[in-house]
Order: sequence, then C-alpha cells, then structure tokens
Amino acid sequence: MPAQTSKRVRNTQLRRHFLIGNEAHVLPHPSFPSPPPDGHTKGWKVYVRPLPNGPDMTTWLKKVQFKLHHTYTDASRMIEAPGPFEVTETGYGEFGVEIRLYFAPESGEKAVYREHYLVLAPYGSDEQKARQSRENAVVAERLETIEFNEPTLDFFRAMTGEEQFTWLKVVKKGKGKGKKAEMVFGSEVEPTAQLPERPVGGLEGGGGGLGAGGAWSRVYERQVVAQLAQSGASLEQALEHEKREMDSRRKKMEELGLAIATK
Ligand code: SLL
Repeated sequence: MPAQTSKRVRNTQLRRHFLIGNEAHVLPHPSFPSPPPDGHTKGWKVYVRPLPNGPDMTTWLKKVQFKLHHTYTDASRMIEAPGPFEVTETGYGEFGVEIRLYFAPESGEKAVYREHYLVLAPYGSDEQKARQSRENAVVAERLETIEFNEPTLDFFRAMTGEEQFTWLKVVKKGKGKGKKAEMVFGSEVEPTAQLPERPVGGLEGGGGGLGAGGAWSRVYERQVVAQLAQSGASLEQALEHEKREMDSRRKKMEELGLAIATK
C-alpha cells in the first residue's frame, strides 16, 4: 500500500460516480485505419470516464491499466493521468477487459480491480438494435461508484476543493472596453459531485448509450440498468438497482407510518 501521508478523517466517506464502458463500430469506419488488419471486423474503444458535469476525475484517479485479450500484442496498456483513460483497438471478438484503477498517492489506497466485458454487437430491444445498426455505433457503459472510507486529511481536502470543477469552466469574454475575461461554467447546469435527478440536455430514444456529449441522470441510469439486464450483460447492476428500489420503497412505507417487521 502507498505511504499514508496524513491522518485519517474519522466517520467520513467520500464517494465518486464514474463510467466504465465501450463503444464499437463495424469496420470500415472513419475513426479506424483502412483497410483494417486481417480478420478484424470491429473497431472499439474501452474507457473509464467522469460523469458529464462531474468533478475532475484525476483528483483521485492517477492511472488506469487495461488488460486486453492475450491475442493482442502488448495486451497490458497503462494510461496515466490526465488521460483520457481509454484504449482504442480493432479486432474480431468480445472478451473481458481487466481494468485496474490506481489512486492518488495521498489517498493511501491501493489499486482496485474492475472488469468490463466488451460489447461489440447490437443489444437490447429490436428498436434499440436497429438503431445501433443504423448508426453503426454500439455503446455499452455502466455507472460505477468508488468509495473512500475515512480518507486521509490531504485527500479529503483535494476531494472537497473547488479546483475539481475548474475543468468545466470556459473563458467568457468581458463585454465592453477594458472588461476582463472571466472563467465561468460552460453549461447551464451547476456542476455537482452527485447524480443529476433528470437527464441534462437531450436524450432521445434508448439503446444508443450516453455517448461523448450525452448526460447522465438517475432516470437514464434506470434505462441503462434495464438494458443491461435485458442483454444479460450485467445481472449485478440489476440487483443493485433492485436493492435501491427496495430501500426507497421501504422508506416510503416508513414515511406512511407503516411498521415493517424485518430482521
Ligand atoms: C472470441 N473468445 O472468440 C473470444 C476471443 C479475442 C479477440 C476474442 C484479436 C486481435 C488481434 C482479437 O480481436 N481478439 O488479432 O490483434 O470471441
């Protein structure tokens, strides 16, 4: 474990949401070399990404190792901050990408492991599949959460600081002579470390995934969870969702003053 640089903040938990996923396209595709390598039918990108409008990921995430299928040369790919934390490749088959997340040294936390099974073929309902084929784009991503329990003081300071949102700011030109340019948030939506309750911006139809310019929300999260469950890609996600649903149902019942006998 990396050296711990400051004492820990008791009874405190820091949480960050982020995305792990992949996009995939049938070759030939403008983002990939043509002609493709022999036998390669798909171009794809696997990634670890911040939520749109979320705090800077590199406050806590310093490098990401993506371990590809052994049929790839240099199967182990290390991506250092500032990223983007992604690997772009071509190939013919799906496999589980092993992902290791390495944290900021001041966190005193050791690396954690995640897996993302590449999804290269259209999935979901018939309409969703048709849309993915029509647009030649499959996106399979999920919301991930990382928790830091009793963080070190240094890490706590970094994770609660304003600077994490600087990356969302854009330069706004001052109006009139002599007026200074200032840094403002580029979006109409306040930046937040929480999940937005509703989609931010457009989100037409399902199945296409979030994409680069999209937005995340609890509403969308539920759509994705349903999709994943349907495609059988992640039973665990569905269970998580169910658990949250159960908790909120329980809360509602409690609010209604109903006694629940559980143990
Ligand atoms: C499958 N069990 O057959 C999987 C294996 C392997 C993917 C998938 C190789 C790329 C290369 C490639 O696409 N490997 O030749 O560099 O579906």
